[in-house]
Amino acid sequence: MTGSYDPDLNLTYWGIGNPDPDWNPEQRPGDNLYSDSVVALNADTGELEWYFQFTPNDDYDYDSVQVPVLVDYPAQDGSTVKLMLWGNRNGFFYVLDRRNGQFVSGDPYVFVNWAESLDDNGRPVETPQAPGDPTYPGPAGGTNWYAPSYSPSTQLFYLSAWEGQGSIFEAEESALSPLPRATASSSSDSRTKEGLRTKGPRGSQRSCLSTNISAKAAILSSSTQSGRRRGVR
Ligand SMILES: [Ca+2]
Ligand SMILES: [Ca+2]
Repeated sequence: MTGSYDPDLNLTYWGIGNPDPDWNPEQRPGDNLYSDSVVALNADTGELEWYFQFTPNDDYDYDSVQVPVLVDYPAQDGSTVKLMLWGNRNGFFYVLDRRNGQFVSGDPYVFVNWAESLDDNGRPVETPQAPGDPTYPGPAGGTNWYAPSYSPSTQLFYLSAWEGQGSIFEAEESALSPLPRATASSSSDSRTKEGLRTKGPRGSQRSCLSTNISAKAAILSSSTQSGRRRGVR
């Protein structure tokens, strides 16, 4: 996906995709940096200047491959604030300080129940749904790679968005029975003469299924409140 560039800060900004395997987070403990993050790289050296992770240890395939929107926002004291606006696939709309990656604000722009809120550092307070119950947004997310935009004249942020759900399932532990041995007369390939023994998957596996997606357009705005910014109105 296209990144963004601030020539004054000499930083390039890039969104990063999901960790793998997508829906088996037990196989990859920890935050899985820098998946589902935005990274700021020095434009001359490529060195990492800062990062902000939207979805640590992502359970839901919430790639962060949206285009970073850079806004020089007029503050009430007449100065200009260097912001980054981000409608994330995980359903939250973020405002970051693009000089250092500091979290400014974040609010849902579609119905969300995988997390109840974001804490003071922008980390999600997760509320995992029971197996089989609907999780919002589903694996398609609240948006994806479709180009967002910002108008300085309206101070509105524009993005393609939709509401949908998915469900997590816990697979039961199981093992497949070995296949019957192949006979020499049934195959000329010596590699198959000993037959094929297969052990099935063991342990917990999870998968996600999406249903009931309806498209809608979402228009969000940012406004200043006492020097802090609210991303959604
Ligand atoms: Ca997780
Ligand atoms: Ca993905």
